[in-house]
Amino acid sequence: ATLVGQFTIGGMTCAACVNSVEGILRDLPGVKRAVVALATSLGEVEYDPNVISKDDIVTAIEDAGFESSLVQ
Ligand code: 9UX
Repeated sequence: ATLVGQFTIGGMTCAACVNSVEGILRDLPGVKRAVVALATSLGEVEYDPNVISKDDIVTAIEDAGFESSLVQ
């Protein structure tokens, strides 16, 4: 099964930040797809909830030095 979560991502100021966050997300076990938008400070992540939780995803973003919260 897969779910799609939307996350706010704060602190991104350039396109390299976007690439960095997308790379971090895509490397997480259980993440199948990740798209991050600089203009809206939002990320959409498709993930397997049996492998990774929404909170794990928020924590991974924050560990990379950005702010994050769950949208839905
Ligand atoms: Mo751009 Mo982001 O020079 O952490 S990579 S600000």
